[in-house]
Amino acid sequence: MKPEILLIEPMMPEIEKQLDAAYTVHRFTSVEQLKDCAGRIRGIATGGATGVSPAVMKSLPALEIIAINGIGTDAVDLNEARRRNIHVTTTPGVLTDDVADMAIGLILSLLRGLPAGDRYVREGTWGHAPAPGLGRKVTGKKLGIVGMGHVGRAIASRARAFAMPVSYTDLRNLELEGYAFVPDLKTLAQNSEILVIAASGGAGSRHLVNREVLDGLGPDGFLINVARGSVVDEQALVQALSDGTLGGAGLDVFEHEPDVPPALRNSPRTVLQPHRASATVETRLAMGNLVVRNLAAHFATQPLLTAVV
Ligand code: 8YV
Repeated sequence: MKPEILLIEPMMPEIEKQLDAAYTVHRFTSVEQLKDCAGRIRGIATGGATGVSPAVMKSLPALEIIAINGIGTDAVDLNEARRRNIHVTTTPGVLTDDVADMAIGLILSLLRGLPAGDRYVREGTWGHAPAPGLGRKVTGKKLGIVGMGHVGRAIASRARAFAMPVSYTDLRNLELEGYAFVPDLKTLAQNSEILVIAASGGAGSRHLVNREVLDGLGPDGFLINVARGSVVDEQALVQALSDGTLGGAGLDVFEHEPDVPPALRNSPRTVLQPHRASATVETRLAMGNLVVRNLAAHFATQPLLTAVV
């Protein structure tokens, strides 16, 4: 008998095929749908932002493992997992480059106005109306990074190619050569022209980037977020953009995905992406394979490859 698992967020067809071969896979629609199979479900595969709701976790008494197809654990109750001896795995390492690339892409898009230029050509406006205004130079801008884990460091190393002086904040000084540690986030914002968020989501970082921090960044400053929407006070961000007290924002993540405030969608000061920083064929395959291998290891009672719990 194949073990039964619940797939909460769709994965690549190649990956789902492997899951279907090894398990009886229930594709999640609602807690009610689980009524008849809940007692048999031993594993979950889910996305980083989607996680597992408390109601689903509670409804699965035989749950042994949650394999997250991502690095964020903020949408899974890790304490509850520990209490119930449920393993939790993530996909570290394999998505670092893509997320860092997206941060650089958002910086270039935002400061150089790439979406506006694209629209101007695409819509046939060129030659009929004035071109979009001048962009801002990227090379040499002072970069601040919030959260200097793997992703933060990958962004910093790319920033070197743009001759950007890099400062960062984190829970402690990581003694990183070439990058200045600034313990206070507001001071980091004041000293930066671009502030990139690469910190984990969750209760500890909720609304870390508030009005004060945005004011520190100022009217010539730009905010980039490739981490979690919850790290930014989105209302304060909307206000700062509409007041013009913040220069602009490049956002891959939002507080209440997929709902994005109209003020952010309509602002000429934003460049937006639908939470796609790890969304490349190569990376999603690597992530999916790691999910598959973690589940396989668990059901073969082998050591897990990338467990967080
Ligand atoms: C993915 C993420 O988009 O790593 C994470 O935590 O949020 C992203 O890489 C997601 O996990 C796939 O759904």
